[in-house]
Amino acid sequence: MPVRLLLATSNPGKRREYRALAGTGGGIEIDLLPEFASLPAFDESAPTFAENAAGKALHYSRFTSELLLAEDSGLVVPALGGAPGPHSARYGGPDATDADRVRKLLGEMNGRTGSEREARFVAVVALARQERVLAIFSDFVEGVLAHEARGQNGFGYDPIFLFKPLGRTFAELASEEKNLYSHRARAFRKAADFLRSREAGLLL
Ligand code: ITT
Repeated sequence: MPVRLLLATSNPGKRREYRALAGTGGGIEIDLLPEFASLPAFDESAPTFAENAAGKALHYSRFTSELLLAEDSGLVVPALGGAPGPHSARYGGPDATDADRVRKLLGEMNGRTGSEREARFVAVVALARQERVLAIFSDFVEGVLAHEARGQNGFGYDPIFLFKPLGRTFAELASEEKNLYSHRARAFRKAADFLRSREAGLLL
């Protein structure tokens, strides 16, 4: 029997990627948490990805008896002290678009070269049920910030995240390619391995 997960996210890019990841993983089925848009939002203002992911999962697990997955993720630029980091979604203010955030970050990177342009995407995936966090998985992928946006695929900061092994930005990758290498894919695969394991049988 496949393990069924309900996904709690407002981000359409994340939804698309989780659907595809579950489709290729085997044994995992993902649906969006019903009525997600009308549920009270979780305040993601904690300074760490882990705290936000666990808090989000705990919060939304109140609205279903099924197993729930929430994720906190973002782009970490060490030369900027880790910014935008856990505040990636709100970087540039509440009304900023993905394009505004990309522009702001490129502005901050002005004049920075070499190792100062290193960046990594981080994803922390939390599983919860009925107000209990059951497990947390995290992973990251390393890249370099491009000097200008390139590519139309993906979402968020993908157009400026240059993935060196392929010499293309994440927005220039087909979704199947991004789903091989991304922080989200790596963290989700750990969660999926756990969910298929005998160990998980004790919790689920
Ligand atoms: P939910 O909290 O509802 O899931 P969100 O977009 O607010 O949606 P986060 O708080 O985890 O999610 O913020 C993640 C932000 O980090 C996201 O909005 C993007 O700006 C950025 N980000 C994360 N993963 C990314 C990816 O794969 N590609 C590009 N940008 C990404």
